Amino acid sequence: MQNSFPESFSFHRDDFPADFVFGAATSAYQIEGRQFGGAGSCHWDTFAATPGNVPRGDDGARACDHYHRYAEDLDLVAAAGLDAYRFSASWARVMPRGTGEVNVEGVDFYDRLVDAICERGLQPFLTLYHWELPSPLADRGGWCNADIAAWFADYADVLLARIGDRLHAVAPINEPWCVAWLSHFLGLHAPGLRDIRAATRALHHVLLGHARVLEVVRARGAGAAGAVFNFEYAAPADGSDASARAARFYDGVYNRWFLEAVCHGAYPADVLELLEPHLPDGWQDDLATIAAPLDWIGINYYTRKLIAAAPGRALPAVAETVGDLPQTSMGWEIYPAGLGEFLRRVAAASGGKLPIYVTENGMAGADEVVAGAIDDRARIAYLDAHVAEARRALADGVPLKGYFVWSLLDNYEWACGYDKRFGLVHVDFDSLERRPKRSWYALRDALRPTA
Ligand code: GCO
Repeated sequence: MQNSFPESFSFHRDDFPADFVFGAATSAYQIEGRQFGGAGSCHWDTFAATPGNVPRGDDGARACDHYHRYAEDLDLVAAAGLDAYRFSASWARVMPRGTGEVNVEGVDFYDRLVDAICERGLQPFLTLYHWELPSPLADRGGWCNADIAAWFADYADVLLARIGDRLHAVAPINEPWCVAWLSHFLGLHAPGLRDIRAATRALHHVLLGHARVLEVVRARGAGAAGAVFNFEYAAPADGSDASARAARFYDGVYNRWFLEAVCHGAYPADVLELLEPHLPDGWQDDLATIAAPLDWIGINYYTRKLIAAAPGRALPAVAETVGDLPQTSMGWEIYPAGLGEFLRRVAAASGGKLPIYVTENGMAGADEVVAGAIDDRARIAYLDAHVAEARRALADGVPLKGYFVWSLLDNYEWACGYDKRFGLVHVDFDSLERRPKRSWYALRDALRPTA
C-alpha cells in the first residue's frame, strides 16, 4: 500500500523564505517518563489507571524515557536538518504538588535540556502546559477553579526564572480546547468529566491562565509570547438546517471561542447564548486581560469533521460523522485544504501581520519495522500535502513563519496509549530503540541546504 505514495517530498527549503523555520514537536508527558527525576503525580496518571479510559491502562510512567535519552533525541532533530524544537515542560516535574516546593532535579533537567537544544543550533519553543496537571491541583478542582491562573503563573515564573533567558518562543498552553472541552465535556481526556458547568468554567479559566502566564513570560523577557490552538475544520454533514446549526456550534466552541477571545476580547455570541449560565461570575472583567497582545499564534491542525445534529439533548448536540476521504490510523480524514483555510482565517482575525506558525501537523500510521526499516510513505504524502497548503497560504500573503511536524518520536498518544504512532522516528516501546522512518530521511533531503 505504501508503494502508491511518493518516496520524497515535493518541496525544498529553498521554496520558503530564508528565515522560515522547520521544526518537530513533542510534549513532556508523552515522551519523558513521569517516574524519573522526582516528578509528582498528575491527573493523566490516575485517568490512565481508571479502567476503560486508555487501552491496557497505558500511562506515561516510562514513555520514551526521553528524561535520560534527550541528547540522542535532540541529535535526531539536528541531523534531520530542522531549525527548531517545540517541547513542553511538566508542571508536576517542576512543582510536584503544583504549588510551593520546587523539585530542583526537575528544574535542572529543563536547564540541561534547553542548553542541549541551543548547543545543537536549534531554536527552543517551549510550551508550559501540555496537559499534565499536578494531582493536588486536580483535587482542588483543576481548571474549574479560578485560582488556577495564579497557580499556573507561579509555576511559570519558577521555571522561566531559570531557563527563560535561552528560549526563542513560549506558549503558555497547548490546545486550550482539549484542556477544557475534550477533558471536561466530552470526558475523553483527563480528568474525564462530562459536565457542562465544569467545561464552561474550564473554557474561561484556561484563557485566563493563558493571559496570566503571558504576563510572566513578558516580565521574564522569555522569548516571543504566543498561543497555540488546535483548530478543526467543521462542515455540516448534510444540507439540513439542523446540521448547519450543529456545525456552527462545533466551529464556535472549537475554534471561534478562542480566536475571538484572544484577538477581539469577546466570546462568540452564538456560543455564549448557550454557555453563559455556566460561566464564573465576573467573567466579562477578564476579557481585556485575555485579549492582551500576542507575539505569535500557533495552529495545530490534523483533520476535518462532518457534523450532524444529534437530537434530544439540551445543547445543539453534535454528532461527528466520517466522510469518504482517506483516513489516518486515528480514523481522522485527511483534508489538507482545512489547514489553508485556518491559516487565512487566523491571519484575518489577527490583523494580517502577526506571525503565525503551524505548531503541529502530522499523522498516525501503521508503521512497522520490516527488515530494519520503516516505510511510512503515507506520512510523506500527508506532510507534503499540508506543506503545499502552507506554501499557498504564504503566497497569498499569510505571515506564516514556520512549520512543525507532530511528532519527533512515536510516543504516548493519550487515550490511545502506545497504539498510535505519529513519529518521524520509530520507537520500540520494549527496548526503547529509536529508528528514523523513511519520512525522517525524506525530510532531511528536503531540508538539506543547496551547495
Ligand atoms: C494534540 C496534542 C498532541 C497529540 C497529537 C495527536 O494535538 O492532541 O498536541 O499531544 O499527541 O495532536 O493527537
